[in-house]
Amino acid sequence: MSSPGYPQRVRRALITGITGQDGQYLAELLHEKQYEVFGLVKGQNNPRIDTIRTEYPYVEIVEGDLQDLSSLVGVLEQVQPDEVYNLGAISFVALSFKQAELTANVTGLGVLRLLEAVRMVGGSQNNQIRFYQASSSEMFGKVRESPQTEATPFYPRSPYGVAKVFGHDITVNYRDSYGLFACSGILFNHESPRRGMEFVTRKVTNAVARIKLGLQEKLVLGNLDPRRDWGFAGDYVRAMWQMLQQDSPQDYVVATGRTHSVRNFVDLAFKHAGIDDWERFVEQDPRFFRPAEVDLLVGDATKAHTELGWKPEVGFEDLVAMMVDHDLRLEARKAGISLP
Ligand code: NDP
Ligand code: GDR
Repeated sequence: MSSPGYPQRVRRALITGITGQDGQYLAELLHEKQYEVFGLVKGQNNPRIDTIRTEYPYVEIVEGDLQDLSSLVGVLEQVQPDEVYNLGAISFVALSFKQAELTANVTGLGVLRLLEAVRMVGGSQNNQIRFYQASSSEMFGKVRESPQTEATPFYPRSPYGVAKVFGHDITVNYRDSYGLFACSGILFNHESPRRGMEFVTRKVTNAVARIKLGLQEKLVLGNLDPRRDWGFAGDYVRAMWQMLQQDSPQDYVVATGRTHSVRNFVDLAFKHAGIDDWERFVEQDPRFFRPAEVDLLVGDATKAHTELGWKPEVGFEDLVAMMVDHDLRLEARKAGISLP
């Protein structure tokens, strides 16, 4: 559903973070909806840019960096987008403890720079760029109420979470101060076969596949107790687009409402591959524990259900199966093994 006065002609979207998991799913969705899709990339020697060029040939690559305001202004002047999706970030929580300043700069201040560029180039009432900010359940951190809603107070537990709170708050502030059409989606964990290998779900499904195929002996993890509300990335990018089609800009929690521990995920992934006695393959190492942990996340997406009509289509068990099956095929192909 489009809001009144919003152009019906071919629209242009700019996605930062195009080389990441969500950037790819969102590019696909917007292409299906006949958008002209532009993807912001930083640097040159990044194999993920080649993946975008070959697998998403309809994406027009533009160069810029969330650390460089002048590059963002230049890109917006060149692209003249109707919608900007800010998915670019240092997004790995564990890394944010080691590179806290970089994380603050990209994940936090990067949002301010992009908002400022939007305001300078096209945030006026007549030529209003619609802006999406990738906020995160990590902002809730040490929660005192469950499930978490749009009204739950933030208590971030990592430099990443702190930077996301800044990004969230500055998005609200630019909406209030300058009338920008700016929305934040507070998205809970979402996963897929395109998830980076550093995140726990993909690390697990890839290791399960390799152990099943005899290519790896052990899976070394950190804390198995934290609980997360895990959904499918393909479902979550739909919510991002839906937020920008509303009459007025607002913030929404996007979640499944179900929570599982890391241990549950590991158990299901091994069992899906036909390995029931998985404990003998799994070790724990303090290296993968975090200085401060987020113990329990579960979201209440009632507002997104009622106002956007958004619902997740892929459940937890199907998500785990999808990722394990994908990694079995991937690793078998790489090793030249034919699967039954
Ligand atoms: P990824 O880590 O897969 O992708 C992050 C993207 O940010 C990459 O394309 C990366 O590009 C880009 N990037 C990093 N630094 C810069 C920079 N200085 N300038 C421009 N781009 C940069 O993340 P996801 O796709 O999983 O997530 C997308 C967004 O949603 C992120 O902001 C994340 O924090 C947020 N989020 C994600 C959730 C999830 O569960 N996936 C949940 C809630 C929020 P490069 O290839 O060059 O490194
Ligand atoms: P998270 O995702 O921190 O929730 O952030 P991640 O998959 O990294 O961790 C989830 C939980 O698993 C525990 N864990 C391990 N994590 C990793 N990566 N590797 C391990 O070996 C391991 N062992 C146990 C972690 O301690 C944690 O509790 C993701 C990112 O996509 C963020 O960008 C996003 O904002 C949030 O989800 C919502």
